[in-house]
Amino acid sequence: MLNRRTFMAAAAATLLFSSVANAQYKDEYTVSTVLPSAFPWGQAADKWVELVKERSEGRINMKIYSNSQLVSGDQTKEFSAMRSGLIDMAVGSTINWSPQVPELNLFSLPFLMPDNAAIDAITRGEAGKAVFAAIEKRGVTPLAWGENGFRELSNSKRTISQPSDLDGLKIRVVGSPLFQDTFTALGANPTQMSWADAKPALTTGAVDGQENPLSVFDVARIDQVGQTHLTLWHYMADPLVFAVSNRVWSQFSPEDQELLKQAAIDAGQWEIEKSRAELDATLAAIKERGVEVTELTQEQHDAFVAATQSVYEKWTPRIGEDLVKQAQKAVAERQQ
Ligand code: X2X
Repeated sequence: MLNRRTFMAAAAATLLFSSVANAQYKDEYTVSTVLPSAFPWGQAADKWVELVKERSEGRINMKIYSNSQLVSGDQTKEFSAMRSGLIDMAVGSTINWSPQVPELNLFSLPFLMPDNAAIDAITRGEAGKAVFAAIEKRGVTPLAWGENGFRELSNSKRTISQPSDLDGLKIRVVGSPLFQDTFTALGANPTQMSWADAKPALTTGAVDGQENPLSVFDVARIDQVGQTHLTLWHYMADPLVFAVSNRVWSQFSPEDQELLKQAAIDAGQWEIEKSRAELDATLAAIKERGVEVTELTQEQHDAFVAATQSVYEKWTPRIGEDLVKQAQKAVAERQQ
């Protein structure tokens, strides 16, 4: 009897083991991005795919679907699609996932992060860990950080150097309602719209302005659709997150999980350094094309900070008091 029971247990274990060991990997894994290879964002995804292919000697193949095509252009649905297994993997922006993961609104708090060191202090510290835990809790495994960059403000109408200059301007925003609150607090008229719809809306003048990193402004040639005024206000930056749907993640062996993660970390680090290094040349190219670039004095900057304080009052409870405090502390104590 004992023998028989032992035998049965051993047989069950073998079956279990072999089904895990032989778990069929997909021929190809889908990787969603908003921006394609011409942008640092797309290059981050390219690098990840390339490193995984190389390090797995072709066993793990990933295919990038850019322009949010797996969610018909609606980037704010990317996270839900990953959670439900419609998308296997993504390199996504904290802005686009914030409707499903409220903690990600942390990065969208206006003027929380003054510089690159502040971004790094958050993502590499305890706050970053807490944000990753929040993503994981909602069905997606985050592996590494990348960067879209500090988002600057452009418009077709006038120079913006103080909050009152935004009065009545129609500004395209995306992501969570936090952006509605920020731009409403500044006296503007914000409109939520996907990236796919943004350029046509700028072209027709349906909106007067938009906010995006310099690399996006440059590569998408936003100046060609009449966006001739650009204010460098660095009001927020959206990190990118390399991630895998939990459903898919659990099918990889521990070794391959480690491989995917390390490749994402390396690709992210590479992309963050590259995009930061390119920033000066990008700005020079934008100026050369005749865009009027405005930098804020300390006093002007402070006026924008003061005008957007209500966003903190409303959103800190939604993001989590502790997380916001943790992030503010990391920024205050950052190494320059
Ligand atoms: O839609 C945007 O503004 C973009 C491309 O920057 C994001 O996906 C957040």
